[in-house]
Amino acid sequence: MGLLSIIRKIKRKEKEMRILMVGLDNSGKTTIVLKINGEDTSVISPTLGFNIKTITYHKYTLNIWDVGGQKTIRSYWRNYFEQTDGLVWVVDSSDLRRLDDCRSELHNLLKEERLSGASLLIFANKQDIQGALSPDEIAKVLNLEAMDNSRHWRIVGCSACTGDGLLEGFDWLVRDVASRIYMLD
Ligand code: G3D
Repeated sequence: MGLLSIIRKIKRKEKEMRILMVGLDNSGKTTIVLKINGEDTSVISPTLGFNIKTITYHKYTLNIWDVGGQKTIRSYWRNYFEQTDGLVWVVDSSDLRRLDDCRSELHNLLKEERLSGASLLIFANKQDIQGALSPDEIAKVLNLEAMDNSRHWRIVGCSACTGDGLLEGFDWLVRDVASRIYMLD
């Protein structure tokens, strides 16, 4: 048995999932991870490299990789792709000026072979800000319908500040990953 198969077997046994959080800088990735983990979100500094958080969610252990989104470090995202089960793409729905950039970065990411099997959750974040686009509007701007038919994806509106929508999004993601890799809920 190869090393990869052994790691996969251990992973299955421990019901672990590897979740990669990506998106442009300032979209709210770190705030989402802190909020879902019940931590203080009042003081947040930009993610310059990456943070890993291990969270127990229902009966699963989520290893969440929160990778910095600044333009200069986006080329390093590919170092984190291996064995990703779930991908969370976070959008600042109030930052209308950067939505074109957001769309092209997302579509570039989805071309990546190593992410082809990963379930994709898109968080249309910052819904609490007046003037933010709705999840439907974000889906149109990001051209999500153009995605490969085989991709499992969903867009959910949320606010990392109030917590609205976060559980709905993670519930879908965890269920979807579980139904693929553990063949149960
Ligand atoms: P990043 O990890 O994607 O770079 P951060 O983004 O989590 O660091 O968040 C960037 C800024 O957006 C932070 O504000 C944070 O408080 C704010 N933010 C994140 N999510 C939301 C949200 O849902 N609603 C609102 N209103 N603000 C949000 P600062 O002021 O610290 O830069």
